Amino acid sequence: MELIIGPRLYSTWSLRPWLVLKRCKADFTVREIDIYSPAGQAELERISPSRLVPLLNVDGETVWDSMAISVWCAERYPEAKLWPSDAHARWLARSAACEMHGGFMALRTACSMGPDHTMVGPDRSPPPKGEAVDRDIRRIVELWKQMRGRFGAGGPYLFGEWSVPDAFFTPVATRFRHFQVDLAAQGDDGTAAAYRDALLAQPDFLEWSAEALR
Ligand SMILES: N[C@@H](CCC(=O)N[C@@H](CS)C(=O)NCC(=O)O)C(=O)O
Repeated sequence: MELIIGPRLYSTWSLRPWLVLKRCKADFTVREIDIYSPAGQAELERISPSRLVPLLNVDGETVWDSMAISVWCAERYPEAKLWPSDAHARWLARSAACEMHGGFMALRTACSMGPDHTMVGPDRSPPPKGEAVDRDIRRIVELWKQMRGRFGAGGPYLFGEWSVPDAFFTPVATRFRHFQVDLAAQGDDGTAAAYRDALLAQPDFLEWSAEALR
């Protein structure tokens, strides 16, 4: 099984299924494509149905899109408990992960990762400005507080134990760190900051970070 990803320093969509596969203790290899180079673009054109990464090559098929790969993993590795076992928590965990997968465009645009903005590097950039991006941050803070408050008793992650939404929000945590986002200014009482820090300290993410900086 092979996961094809973009550059580890910047490719937020690639990080998500990598974290999920690690959680599953899956046996997989990684191929990193430099999507910013002409050769990488040509390779994308050749191998990716969507011309995007991540891709998972498995059982003679290519599964594309971070969410589709995560759903595939949940089917293939039920023992990894990638979604919460409580039904109510599970419904909302899927809503939260899908809201991230399809939304927060203002935040993603204002805090886009790329050569000057890495998920892991020590450099920091000034906070983003604007009503739309503030609205996105407020919504994320509200969502994180609600889910942590209702379902977070069993651990430091959004639904207590680590689950798919945590994979989807880890790159958001890296953006909050890199762009020095003041969560308290958007309604945080410390809950969202603590969750951000838990994601940034998660062992698999630290492994990804070390590999990215190598
Ligand atoms: N909805 C897709 C988004 C994937 C995506 O946007 N990937 C970016 C890299 S992070 C990409 O492949 N970009 C190719 C390009 O810019 O040419 C997913 O969830 O996998």
